[in-house]
Amino acid sequence: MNTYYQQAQFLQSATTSKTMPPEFGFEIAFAGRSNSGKSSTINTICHQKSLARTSKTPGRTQLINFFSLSEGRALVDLPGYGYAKVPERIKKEWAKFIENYLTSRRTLCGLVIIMDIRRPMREHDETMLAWAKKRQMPVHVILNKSDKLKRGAAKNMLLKVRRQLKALDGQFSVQNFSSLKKEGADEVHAVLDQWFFPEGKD
Ligand SMILES: Nc1nc2c(ncn2[C@@H]2O[C@H](COP(=O)(O)OP(=O)(O)OP(=O)(O)O)[C@@H](O)[C@H]2O)c(=O)[nH]1
Ligand SMILES: [Mg+2]
Repeated sequence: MNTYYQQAQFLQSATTSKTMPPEFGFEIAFAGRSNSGKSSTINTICHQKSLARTSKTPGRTQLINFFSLSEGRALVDLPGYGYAKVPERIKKEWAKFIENYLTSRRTLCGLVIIMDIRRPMREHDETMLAWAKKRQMPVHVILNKSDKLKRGAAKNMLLKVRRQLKALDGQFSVQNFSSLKKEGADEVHAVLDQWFFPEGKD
C-alpha cells in the first residue's frame, strides 16, 4: 500500500486568488461536476474519513481547499461545476475562480477530473479536457461511483471513455473507481506519483 497520501493535512481554503498559499512545490487539482465525488475521492486516496468535506447537497465545496503532503506536494479540491441550482451569477463567479486558478497557478502539475461513471464526458468535462490539451497538462479521469453499475457495464463504460479520450489526443488516462467501496486507490496513487515524482520517489 502506498502510505504517502495518508499524511495529507488540511492546509488552507481560498476564496480568491489572493488567499491562495504561496506557489511552492507541486500541486495536483481535483475537478469535476458538482456531486461527482471529488471530496470523497480525495478522502479515499488519502485513507482518511473526513479530510475533505463531502455532502449529499451538490455545491458543497465552494472554496479551493489545499491539502499538503510532504516535500512541497499538495492536493487541491476545486468547487464543482455544472450544478444547475446555483444562481447564474454565482456560477459565473466560480467558473472564473476555477479558470483563474487553472490558468495562473504555476505549481499545478496535473489534473484529475472526477466523473460519475453513469454520466461521464459531459459538457464542462469536455471543456476542461480541451483546456488541458491546449496547455499540455496531463489529465487522469476517474470514473467514480463504479459500485452503481454492474461489473460488465462498468468495464464497457471504461473502454468507451478510453476510446473517446484517445480521440482527443491529449496526455489523458482513465480508470474506474469507487469511493464508497474504496476501490481503485492504488491505480490513482501510481499516476499521482508519476506527476509528483517524475524521477522516482526515493
Ligand atoms: N455510491 C457512491 N456514492 C458516492 C461515491 N463517491 C461519492 N458518493 C456520494 O456522492 C455524493 C457527493 O460526494 P462529494 O464527495 O461530496 O462530491 P463533490 O464532487 O465533492 O461535490 P461538490 O463539492 O458539491 O462539488 C455524496 O453523497 C457521496 O456519499 C461512490 O463511489 N459511490
Ligand atoms: Mg466537494
